[in-house]
Amino acid sequence: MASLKSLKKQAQEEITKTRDLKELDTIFKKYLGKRGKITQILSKIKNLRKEKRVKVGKEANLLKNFIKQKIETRAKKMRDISASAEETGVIDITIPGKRPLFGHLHPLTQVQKKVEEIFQSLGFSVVEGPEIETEWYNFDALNIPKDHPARDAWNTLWLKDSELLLRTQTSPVQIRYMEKNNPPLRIIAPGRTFRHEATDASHEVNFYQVEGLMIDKKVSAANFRAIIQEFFQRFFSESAEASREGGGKQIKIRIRPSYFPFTEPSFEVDMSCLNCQGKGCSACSQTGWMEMMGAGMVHPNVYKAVGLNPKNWQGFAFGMGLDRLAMMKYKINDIRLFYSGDLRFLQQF
Ligand code: FA5
Repeated sequence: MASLKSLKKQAQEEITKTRDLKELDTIFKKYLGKRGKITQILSKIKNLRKEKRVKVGKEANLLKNFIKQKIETRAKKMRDISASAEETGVIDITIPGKRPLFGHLHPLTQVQKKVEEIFQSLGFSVVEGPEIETEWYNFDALNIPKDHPARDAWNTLWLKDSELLLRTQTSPVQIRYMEKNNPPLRIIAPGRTFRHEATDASHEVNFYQVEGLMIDKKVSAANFRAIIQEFFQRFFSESAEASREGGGKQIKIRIRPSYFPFTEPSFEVDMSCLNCQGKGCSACSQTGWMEMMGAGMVHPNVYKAVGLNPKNWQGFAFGMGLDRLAMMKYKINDIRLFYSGDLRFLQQF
């Protein structure tokens, strides 16, 4: 009975001194846990004589409830204090802080910024156009009339009950810009593009392009080649300085003849796949080459569509796959990873 009394005093003192719920929990375990002091006393009383057993049992149970209640009251007080701190704005500055989660730019945004930086340093301005377009800007003005078979190449997503569509390419921005600005001009137009097509390792339904347009009195395909080679060199070298000084390794590109209604002649530009070093992999459909862009010399009908005289001007245009650039830069073998929203993937950039 005496030890029960001293336990009561001891427990009471210890409870009053606790500063947080964790300390309270330790006290609870010390007295009332499986191997707690009171629990042990209660488990031993069966060995006592009957009268003593009843007496001690009663006292021990009273003490048990007493401690339980003290702990509960103390815990409630602690919770009330922290709740009122939240309300009153009084903050306990000694509580360790929560580490904030840092986000960062999506790899495609990082690539877009890098592309803009390089072209700006080559004298190009960055412009934008709408993602929802009219048939005129996406097709007709680009010399692709309604029944032209080349329209099939752009698997178009049309908006329900309207004449509008999701742009299949960034080329309409060329038209919009030339309507408002006279040559000489040098622009790039990065942005989102949409096509209703089956996805695979290098094709998405929603992807990004960077349009380029340079028009002046005398601009040739050789100028296009030089600018594009310089761009690739800078983009894939560790830093622009390294490549200017010849420090970056030579990026292999090849230009193939192609067909686009809005350019004549037209080309396609491939680069040696950096994912497999040209050996062939899933990203480049085992060819060792990745198709990076369509390009060509601006077609006379495009000048006419924006009210310019084709006899006075020369220029090139290109439309480059931004996702493909990112795939090559970071050695990513599947374009769909960019849109997966998987943090394990995104956190690597
Ligand atoms: C065009 O879209 C033309 N507008 C490019 C152009 C502009 C030609 C100016 C001449 C003058 P194309 O459909 O080939 O062309 O697409 C251009 C690039 O976009 C491709 O080389 C490829 O890198 C990328 N691309 C095309 N379709 C997809 C897709 N579904 N997913 C990811 N990238 C794609």
